[in-house]
Amino acid sequence: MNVTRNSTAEWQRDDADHHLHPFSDIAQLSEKGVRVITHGEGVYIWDCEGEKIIDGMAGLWCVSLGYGRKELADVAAKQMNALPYYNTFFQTTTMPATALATLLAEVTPDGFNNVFYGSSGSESNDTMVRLVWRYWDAKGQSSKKTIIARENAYHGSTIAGASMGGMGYMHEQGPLPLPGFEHIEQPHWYFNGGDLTSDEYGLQAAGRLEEKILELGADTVAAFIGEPIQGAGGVIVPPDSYWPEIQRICQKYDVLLVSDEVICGFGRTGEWFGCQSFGFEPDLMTMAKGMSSGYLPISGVMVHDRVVDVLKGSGDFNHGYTYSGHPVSCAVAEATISIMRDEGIIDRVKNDVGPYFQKRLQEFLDHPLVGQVRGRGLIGALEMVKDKATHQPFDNVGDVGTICKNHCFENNIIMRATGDAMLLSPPLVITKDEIDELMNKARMCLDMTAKDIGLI
Ligand code: PXG
Repeated sequence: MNVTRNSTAEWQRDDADHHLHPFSDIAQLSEKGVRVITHGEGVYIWDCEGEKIIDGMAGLWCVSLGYGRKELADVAAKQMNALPYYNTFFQTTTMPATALATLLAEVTPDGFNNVFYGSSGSESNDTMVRLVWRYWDAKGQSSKKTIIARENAYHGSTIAGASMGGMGYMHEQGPLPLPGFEHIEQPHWYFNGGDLTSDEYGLQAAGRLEEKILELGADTVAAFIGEPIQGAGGVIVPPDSYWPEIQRICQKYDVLLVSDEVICGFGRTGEWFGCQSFGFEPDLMTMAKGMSSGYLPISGVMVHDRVVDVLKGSGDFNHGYTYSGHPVSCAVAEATISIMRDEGIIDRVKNDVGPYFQKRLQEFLDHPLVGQVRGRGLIGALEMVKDKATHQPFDNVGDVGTICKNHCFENNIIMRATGDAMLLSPPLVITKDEIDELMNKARMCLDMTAKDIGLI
């Protein structure tokens, strides 16, 4: 088949005819027509009409080093020529798989010295569940199988990922969650905190975990999983009191603590990992996205020594993927992480561009639509509400977010809407001038939204 396409319309026609997109309404998307992205440089992408778009979302929270890093393409090409594929089963490895594992041990917190590879965040979370089950079996505590997560969490789209996730709209489309996956309240102070201070509310929200463990029986609970900051759920930054209290409860009831670092990992919050920003020490960390700056699919579960030591005595772990430790992905991830370390990217997020980004975000509090500004490092959210004094949301949550997202689309800025929160998570290499451009465009789109709903 040799199809030539002479116009955007022809690309859109073929896409509508043959391509089913994630999280999309098939009929509606065919009617609207997709935007076709052709190339990128730094924090910008271009579509096939030649429009230059500022990417406030780093792709899908992943292109940390920005587009067009030629070194990464060169590393991939070199590895493809040397060895495009070999597996890591059957007493075998490849040099990139081992080299990356060693580097990961270096950049992750103390006690994390082993990784299990996959190709996506969802796979890493599935792997984590199987590791956790295996751990308790090996300890002779096989009744500990239940995983507790939070409402409105996102942990992926596989059956286990969607079960752990707390997205009602995903659960509705299955018989989901699977048995053995339970959910507690998310630590969303702005909407749930009432008259409590942030820290008081953080303790209360963490207390939901203790209540759930007692309800289920500690002898049935295997692990608790959470994103340090919930990303897709709306960049929900928990109170400072929340994570240390979660850690205390997990230790008290002998429940493993898992940090889903798929978005927060690799510098997004200004530390290498989100758990370091929030002061807790998980037993396992799942990670993907920024691990290779999105240049190739790769994910991993980092397993703490205290878990590995138990697994070591338990025989075969009957789990793995064809692409576990894919050599080209590993080579690109190794190069990505080396660049982050050698160019001081994470320090820059912590001490330079991150604080500037947060300061500029805070300025939105004067906007008639914005009730709360949340964020840390280079991740942030503008929560749009009907009544700023009472925190009352709009009547049909999501409508105003959609209006704003559409203005963003038309005005060549990428922001993501969750409900009525507008989210930003730009490449970590963004400059202050580019942050200014992002904020100016975002304000323009919020102004247009406010006009549309008769607010200004
Ligand atoms: N954990 C977290 C915290 C995530 O954000 C996954 C796991 C799953 O990763 P994979 O690679 O399987 O997609 C994610 C993914 C959005 C959006 O619209 C967010 C994600 C994926 C797709 C869309 O914000 N996060």
